[in-house]
Amino acid sequence: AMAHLPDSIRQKVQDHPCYSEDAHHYFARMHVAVAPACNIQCNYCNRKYDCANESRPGVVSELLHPDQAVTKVLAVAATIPQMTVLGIAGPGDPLANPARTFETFRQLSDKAPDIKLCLSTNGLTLPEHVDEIAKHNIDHVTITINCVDPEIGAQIYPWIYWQNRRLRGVEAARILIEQQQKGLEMLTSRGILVKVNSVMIPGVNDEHLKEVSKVVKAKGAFLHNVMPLIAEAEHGTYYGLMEQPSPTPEQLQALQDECGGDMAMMRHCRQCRADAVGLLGEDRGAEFTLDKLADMD
Ligand code: CLF
Ligand code: SF4
Repeated sequence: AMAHLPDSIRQKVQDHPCYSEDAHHYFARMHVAVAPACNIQCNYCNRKYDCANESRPGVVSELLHPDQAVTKVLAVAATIPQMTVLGIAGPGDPLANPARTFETFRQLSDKAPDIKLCLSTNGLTLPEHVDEIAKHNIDHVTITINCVDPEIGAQIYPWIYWQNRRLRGVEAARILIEQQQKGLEMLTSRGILVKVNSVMIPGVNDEHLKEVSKVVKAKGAFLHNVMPLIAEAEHGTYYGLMEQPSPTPEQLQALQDECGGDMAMMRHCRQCRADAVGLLGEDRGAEFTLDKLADMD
């Protein structure tokens, strides 16, 4: 599927397990949970657990300081040679914690220049961080875009925190959408690969995601990843105050097919935790907790 790509892009994706379906059989990624804060509220999020933008709810990640994160990355890279990608994806929003996120990337680009750097964000503060993203050679950015219509957005995001104020409703959703779209254009115009993640919420944005797919493709997104809402009442994950069922695998696949058109769709996402380690679908994070790293010294 990747054969038609220009060489420059093929080199960027051939050993990235999320951007290349082939690569995910052979190459591993790891996440470091350095980003606790978030600047928006998604109705599907439960802050006690990992950011639902990319992450499976249910288990709390061990929060790391940048120095601890770098120690962990170097230890994992020495143990798992297939580990090609380091992503920061939570447990809150990485760009709502810019000092911690970019300090981690800065140290890694210095100490482990062969590891590809990857970032996942809700996009609210993306435009102001594009220069720094480019500076650290972060070639892969994921933006979670659930809508391009503020009326739908108001049903997904109860509030955003913007310029020292909490904004609600359609106004909040409109600003978030504008920032996401602007950030997407700024990244693609600099040749940074952008993947768009969307959470499929039945009855809220499922029909609308076809429009989202068209819009982000027109702005140069490389890949679209439609993920199912994970509703786990036992983990306290509710959609707003209502219990909203997850889509069935058949509903998800039908929507992915409809979104597809001629845009590449990701179908192998495993909705990783913010501290996942290993091949996609495998989680070796428990082997590299801080107390175990201390024992390795
Ligand atoms: Fe991590 Fe995300 Fe980078 Fe991959 S995960 S920051 S792009 S290195 Fe991948 Fe995991 Fe799906 Fe994310 S399978 S949740 S898409
Ligand atoms: Fe939760 Fe992530 Fe949404 Fe922030 S962006 S509210 S951490 S799901």
